[in-house]
Amino acid sequence: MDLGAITKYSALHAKPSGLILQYGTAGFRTKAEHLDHVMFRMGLLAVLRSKQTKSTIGVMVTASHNPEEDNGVKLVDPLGEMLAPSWEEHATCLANAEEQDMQRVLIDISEKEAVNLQQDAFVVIGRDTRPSSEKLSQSVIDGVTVLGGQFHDYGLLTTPQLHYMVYCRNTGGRYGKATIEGYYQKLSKAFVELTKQASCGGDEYRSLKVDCANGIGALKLREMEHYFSQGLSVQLFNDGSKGKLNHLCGADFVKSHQKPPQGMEIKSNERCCSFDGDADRIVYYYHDADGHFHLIDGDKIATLISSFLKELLVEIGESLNIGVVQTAYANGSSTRYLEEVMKVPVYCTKTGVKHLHHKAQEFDIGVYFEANGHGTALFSTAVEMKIKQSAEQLEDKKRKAAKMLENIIDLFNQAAGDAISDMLVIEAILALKGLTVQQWDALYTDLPNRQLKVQVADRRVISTTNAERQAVTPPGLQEAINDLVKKYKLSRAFVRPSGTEDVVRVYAEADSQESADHLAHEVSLAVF
Ligand code: NG1
Ligand code: ZN
Repeated sequence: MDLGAITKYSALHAKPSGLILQYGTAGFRTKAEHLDHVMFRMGLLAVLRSKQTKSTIGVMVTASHNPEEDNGVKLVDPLGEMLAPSWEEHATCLANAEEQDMQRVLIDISEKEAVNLQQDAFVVIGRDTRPSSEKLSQSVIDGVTVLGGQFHDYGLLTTPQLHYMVYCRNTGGRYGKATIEGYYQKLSKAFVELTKQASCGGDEYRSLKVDCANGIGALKLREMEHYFSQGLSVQLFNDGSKGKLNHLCGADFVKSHQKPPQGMEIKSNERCCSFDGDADRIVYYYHDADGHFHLIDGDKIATLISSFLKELLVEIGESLNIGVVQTAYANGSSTRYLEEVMKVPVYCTKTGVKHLHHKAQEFDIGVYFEANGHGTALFSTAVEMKIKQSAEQLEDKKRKAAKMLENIIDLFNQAAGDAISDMLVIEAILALKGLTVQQWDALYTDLPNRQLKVQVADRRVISTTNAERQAVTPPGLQEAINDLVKKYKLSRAFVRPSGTEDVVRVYAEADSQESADHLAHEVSLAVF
């Protein structure tokens, strides 16, 4: 380590003294003007992680669905996964070290993790469209270069595209080519193959309205659309030409307000979807003939996908184990439908995709989605090989199903939840099954639910267990929630401290919207 150079460059990215930030569920997130030193230091940390794992590490500059003035950064581990927990702690220590202590912390981390400093390092960087992102990603690069790391700056990318690049680079090109062109070609080829197999290719399957949250999704979908236009025509809204990022639009807005985004005209029964600001989440929706808005969230996406995969396996004659992974926010109706009607085992993990992702890896086929629309499906290597063989060896119908599954596997981004990839998967399934958006929606009826945010002095006084469904502290809180829940029918409620905002989140569901609203309100009062 050239300590002199580190000191010199660090001073150019000086930490505001006293500022404390936490590497949360999605990395660091706060107002963009507080992040310069964090970016520089994450560049340093990415080099250490790369040396330790002898792999390419990713750094993504984005604050996803948060306001345009915010920004954030997260590191991507070798298989496209979120950073390992012990390194999240290192990230927090490094980001919070005062200027004079920074070098010591850096050395401590490399000693604790037995990093061979002679090892080469390679870091890939991506950023979203926020005005602050370009400069901040330059600070990441400063950190990488001062520690002697090599890098490739992909510039503007969706978050899942960066995960894809990292995964491709560390798997010797087996997964795909680590270029934007490689990503477009891999997904489009699989999608076009699939839609060719769809017998009912009427006009209603050919067009889709997409709200891009005024973010990176618009740019990337525009670049990509001609690759798959044979199978689908997309009409983009909130493409960044006028509106502000995530403002009154995007997947988070639509899901949390349960209403359509601004800037999109919706005719009855038209299929629409929204991405979030970095295009790793997607939700669908439509207006029925009476003008009522219907949201199709991550739970219903997981249901569509897992039932389709199960049907294909039956057709092929393979008995592989499929599991669906959800969080406590999954609508109770979705869990019941999956378990009781579809007979698919459902597991619940803590909030945050890394928890879902790890659980999903335990199955031959693991489908995971957060209710907010962040998710994907994972296929074990053994399954991929088996299906490839079946697609070559089996006859007729079985062969056709195996071929379909082979393409579906290629269409998923197995490194991370990906709005573009999920959109194409959903569109392919709807076309192949001949399902309209209303028929998809009718699989089950969501229980009315309400989410609230509560500001408290210190959200860490609340701790939880049982995949965040029960409060352990403060004493008496869970008992109070239990008593409130008993007052309503088909009810459930829980509280947890957010991992990305300084709030406590309250969730409630019940047999009517009024009951869900009341229950959420009463639980939020119990939190104080
Ligand atoms: P927190 O703030 O911990 O609830 C939110 C989302 C997560 C996940 C992360 C990262 C909800 C209730 N929570 O986490 O699902 O997406 O942000 O973006 O939607
Ligand atoms: Zn996002």
